[in-house]
Amino acid sequence: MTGLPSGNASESVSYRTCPLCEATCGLTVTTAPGGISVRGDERDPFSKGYVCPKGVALGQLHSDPDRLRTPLIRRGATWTEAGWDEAFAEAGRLLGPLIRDHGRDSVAVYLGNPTVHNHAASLYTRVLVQALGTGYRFSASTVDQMPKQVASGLMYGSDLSIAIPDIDRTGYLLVLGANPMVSNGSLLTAPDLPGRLRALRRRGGRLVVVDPRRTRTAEIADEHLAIRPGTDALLLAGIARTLLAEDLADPGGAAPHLNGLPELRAALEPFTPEAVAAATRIPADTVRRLARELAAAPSAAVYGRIGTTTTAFGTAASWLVDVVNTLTGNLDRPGGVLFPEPATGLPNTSGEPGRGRGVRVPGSRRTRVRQLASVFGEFPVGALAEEIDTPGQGRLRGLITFAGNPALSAPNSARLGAALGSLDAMISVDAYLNETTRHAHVLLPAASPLARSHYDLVFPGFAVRNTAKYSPPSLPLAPGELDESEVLLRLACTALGGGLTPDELDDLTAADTARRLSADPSSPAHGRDPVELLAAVSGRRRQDRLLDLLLRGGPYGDGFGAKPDGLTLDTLAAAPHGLDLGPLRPRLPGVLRTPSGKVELAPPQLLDETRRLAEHLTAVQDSGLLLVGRRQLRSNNSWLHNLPLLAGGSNRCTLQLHPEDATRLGIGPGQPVTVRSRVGELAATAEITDTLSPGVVSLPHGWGHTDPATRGTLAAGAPGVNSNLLTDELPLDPLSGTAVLNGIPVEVLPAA
Ligand SMILES: Nc1nc2c(c(=O)[nH]1)N[C@H]1C(S)=C(S)[C@@H](COP(=O)(O)OP(=O)(O)OC[C@H]3O[C@@H](n4cnc5c(=O)[nH]c(N)nc54)[C@H](O)[C@@H]3O)O[C@H]1N2
Ligand SMILES: Nc1nc2c(c(=O)[nH]1)N[C@H]1C(S)=C(S)[C@@H](COP(=O)(O)OP(=O)(O)OC[C@H]3O[C@@H](n4cnc5c(=O)[nH]c(N)nc54)[C@H](O)[C@@H]3O)O[C@H]1N2
Ligand code: SF4
Ligand SMILES: [Mo]
Repeated sequence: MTGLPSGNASESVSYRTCPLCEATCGLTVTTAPGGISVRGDERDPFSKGYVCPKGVALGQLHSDPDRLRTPLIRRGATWTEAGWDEAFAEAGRLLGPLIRDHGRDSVAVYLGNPTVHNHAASLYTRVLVQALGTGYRFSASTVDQMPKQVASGLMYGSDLSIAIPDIDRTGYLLVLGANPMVSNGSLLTAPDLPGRLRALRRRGGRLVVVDPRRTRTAEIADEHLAIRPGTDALLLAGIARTLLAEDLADPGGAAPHLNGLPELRAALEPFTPEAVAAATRIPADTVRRLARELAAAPSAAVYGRIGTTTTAFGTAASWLVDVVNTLTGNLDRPGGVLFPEPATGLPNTSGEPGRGRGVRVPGSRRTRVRQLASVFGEFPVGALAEEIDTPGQGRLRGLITFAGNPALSAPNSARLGAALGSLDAMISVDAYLNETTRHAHVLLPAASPLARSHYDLVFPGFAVRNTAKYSPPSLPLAPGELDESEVLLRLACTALGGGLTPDELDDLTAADTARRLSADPSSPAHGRDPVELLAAVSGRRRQDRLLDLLLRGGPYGDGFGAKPDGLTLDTLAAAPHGLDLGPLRPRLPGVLRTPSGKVELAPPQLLDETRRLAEHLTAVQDSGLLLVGRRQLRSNNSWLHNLPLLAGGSNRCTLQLHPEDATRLGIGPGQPVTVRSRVGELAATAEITDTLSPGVVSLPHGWGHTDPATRGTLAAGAPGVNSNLLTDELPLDPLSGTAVLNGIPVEVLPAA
């Protein structure tokens, strides 16, 4: 069984990984004359049959008539279908003069969320970005997890060394600003999080949720604490300080590997439980009790997500999550938080174990307009609009977007949408003609996710077990469709301005990968002739050739014959449901890549943040309403809204507010309201619910499909409103450049 479609003549069955969210569920795809059906794969060792409504809807995504099938070229308001050659020629015609006359930095690139959900996209967007040679790189990371990367980079020496809650073994889980019952987890890859959370409680573990909303996760928890938006860093500082003040801190096995404990203790001094109580609305006794419970639990894990990262203190909060995990002895221990070891490796599985160059924060480059620092090679997406619409030398004139919809997902998206409309050249690769890609001059279609091979290069690095799974395409490409590896290579060749064919560029990429493995002392391919490594994978093409190199030279790899029992792509292809590589194991100190070879508990950049945080203690005031987001089970950021299986139901794009606020403002249920912020206003429908704390209102993001220039029939029928018309592009978490998307000051009025 190779995982290739099988079955009788009229029906074929194949197995693959869902590419939609971070849970990486195994799917069984059945293709029959009547259509495609998708269900959970009971034999997937990681997901064991679990699937959510979005995964089931993949068949409808495949056959959605509004999904793009052909390259499109826009002149004015008119789109014309084009052949691929013509489309790439047009892209070259538009980009060439910009690069020639204004330099490579005049063309930016934006990579959206699905980029990290497939190996072709992850591998070849890197090739494109390099070929483009621009310093203006943007991605969804700066409206998402970048603070966790910065904090982890400073503490452990690599931004992808994320300590993951060992959810299946922990005795106590403290969740801040995440709703895994709905989101299915993030920086916490674990299919069936609802089941795993229930199992935690069944085995006597305790679940505590900190969230200004009583979410579905809060509803199944032992305790829900309604925090004031934007103050998690203060709460965590209060917990950490209590651990130190009450002599409860005991880092356990991590103790010999820590640097900076005295500096940490001094920096946390201002954050007494009493001091943080006023700002967070979490009583001082509760802060103390949380610290004591975490310290006393047989094992415990603190976990923070979107509600902690997309705030003004995102990096500080992300750091303090790991500080508390460390002080309670839970860093790098089973049941606490652990570092995954994925089959294709991470920066913390290569090089010299236990020591490295660390990370550079802030980065070395600055944006033109606001002089914002780069972070791990990219710029804050909150700065994208101003880099386009601010006149002057060095202005952005061109943009390539890949799998992103910043016109809905980035802060102050009205400004960004207008800026996109003013570009001289915009090239997009996407599945839909949406709020962003409508501004493209050349729009290149992404093939159906069922028609490509799949391997998750990214999420096993954040997973609660080490697993590996490869799936070949379930279906052939439709006539006229191109695999994204080809699309990206051809775009890269276009950006290079000629001279290389896609095959040649791909060969260079593979040779570079082979050279890196050969030079890596941690790789089982260390010291081998790169030519020999390439010869060993010569039977494969494109992303699968690169993948085979990474697997064979990775931590479980066969070392190209050196370890005959090791992993190869052949081994994975012969296990279509995936392979379980075992539970996470402690990895200190080998996982570290800091110059000191220690966990840096008190990096200077974060000590500076504690000073800013201390000022915030008294700056927080009860004034007005604060807007927070919410994710919905049947939605995925700004897309999947065009699929019948997902439309309607729980996707209600309403402005939720507490009954007390509704009464005070004279707003009744279902009434139209106006919501206003510094940057914009929108009209919404009120939903009055005591799941919100007083003073907090909530809108989901990713909606607002009202633009007649887009193509999504069903989505346009239930458009909702775009919450990012209200979020502000100016306030950013300083160390990570991440936008503040939660805790936005707003005014809500009954609509006139
Ligand atoms: N207010 C607010 N804003 C937020 C958030 C929030 O919580 N609140 N969350 C933020 C977060 S966490 C994220 S990740 C971002 C997401 O922001 P983005 O990544 O900018 O947007 P998505 O909505 O994920 O859009 C994904 C796009 O990829 C396209 N697509 C899907 N599959 C493929 C494919 O295989 N290939 C290609 N080429 N295209 C494909 C879809 O059609 C869609 O246009 O939004 C952020 N914005
Ligand atoms: N169904 C579905 N699943 C998804 C997605 C989706 O759009 N739909 N998107 C995917 C993506 S890209 C991501 S990044 C993940 C995100 O995964 P999660 O982070 O789990 O998802 P959210 O629902 O955004 O949860 C954020 C929570 O933070 C709360 N919050 C807001 N402000 C604060 C605050 O200041 N402090 C605290 N403590 N809480 C606060 C919100 O009320 C909300 O409940 O989900 C992924 N999964
Ligand atoms: S939980 Fe995520 S990975 Fe699993 S089926 Fe749903 S969308 Fe796909
Ligand atoms: Mo995200």
